[in-house]
Amino acid sequence: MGDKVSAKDAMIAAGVPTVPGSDGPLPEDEETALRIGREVGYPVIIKAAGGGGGRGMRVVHKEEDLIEAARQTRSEAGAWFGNPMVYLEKYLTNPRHVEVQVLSDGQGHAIHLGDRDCSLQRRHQKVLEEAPAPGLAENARQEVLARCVKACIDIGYRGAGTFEFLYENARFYFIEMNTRVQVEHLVSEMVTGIDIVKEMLSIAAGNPLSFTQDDVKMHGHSLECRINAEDPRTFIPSPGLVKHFHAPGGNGVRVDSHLYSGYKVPSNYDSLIGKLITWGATRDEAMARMCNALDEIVVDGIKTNIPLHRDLVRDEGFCEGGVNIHYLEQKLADQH
Ligand code: MV4
Repeated sequence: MGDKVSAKDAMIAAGVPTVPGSDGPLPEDEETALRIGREVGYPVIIKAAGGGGGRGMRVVHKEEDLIEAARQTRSEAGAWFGNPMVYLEKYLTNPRHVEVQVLSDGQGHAIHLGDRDCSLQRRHQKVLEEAPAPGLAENARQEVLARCVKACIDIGYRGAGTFEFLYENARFYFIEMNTRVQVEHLVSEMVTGIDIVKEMLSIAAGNPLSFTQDDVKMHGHSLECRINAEDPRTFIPSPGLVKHFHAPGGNGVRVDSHLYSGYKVPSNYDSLIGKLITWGATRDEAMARMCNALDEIVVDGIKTNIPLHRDLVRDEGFCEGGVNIHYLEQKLADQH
């Protein structure tokens, strides 16, 4: 079975809410596929079971287009991922991207480290993340966190992991699981005080989790700006010599970066050159600290997306909290 189809299957079995859909591979039989599409209701999205990075997906708005879209997505999936299996889901038009961080030792103990909002993205690359996700329905939030922990136990998960959800109209819909530490794990570290990488290594060494859910106390709010070596308007990579680097500091400011004055950003790698993280007792305080830190940081000699971040932390919609996955791309389109 395809990776994502079997993951979703396991989540349904564990009681984690998922997006309504084919619940398994979309059958090749046209009559059956059309019936599933009709039951789910349009718009639907067809996804490659082995896909990733936003590739191998197709939104279908009307029944007439379903069969051809399924055929095309199958063909791409076979060529790109070596697996032609596709599945179908209801297409959510304006969701947020909310994820849940977990630690599970594979010895019957699992905990969550709360949620993160990663909705600010461009072309499936996250730009700015925060923890906790602002303005979630508290009962739905508590319910989904508990379901994720239960799922870790049910599947015998071992390590650090992330459950990815779409969140729309106060409901969570599981889409994928990331079985690794992610770039944005720092915001969860900042609000829990737990070193996720240390715990992951401890679990990998065969140790049981050394603390329980009750030991995890959520405190305050954290933001992360991903600093990329790229043009802030065209997003074209900008490798080269960093003539001068100055890292901001102070209370509640963390910089994770390998940069130094005289460092040469190579052209062969990802453009991520640093993470600027702030913590505050409230979201407003974390935002104010991020504004100051972004005004203070200096990366001279190459282009970076720091100007974009300076704009974002002053953006009315973002400051309000709870923007959806299309917000940044719409904002950027409006500026042209
Ligand atoms: C969706 C969706 C709407 N409805 N699934 C994009 C990447 C892949 N990981 C899942 N993705 C989506 N799946 C349903 N049923 C919208 C997206 C999506 C998206 C999701 C998370 C973050 C950014 C996104 C940008 C465009 C589309």
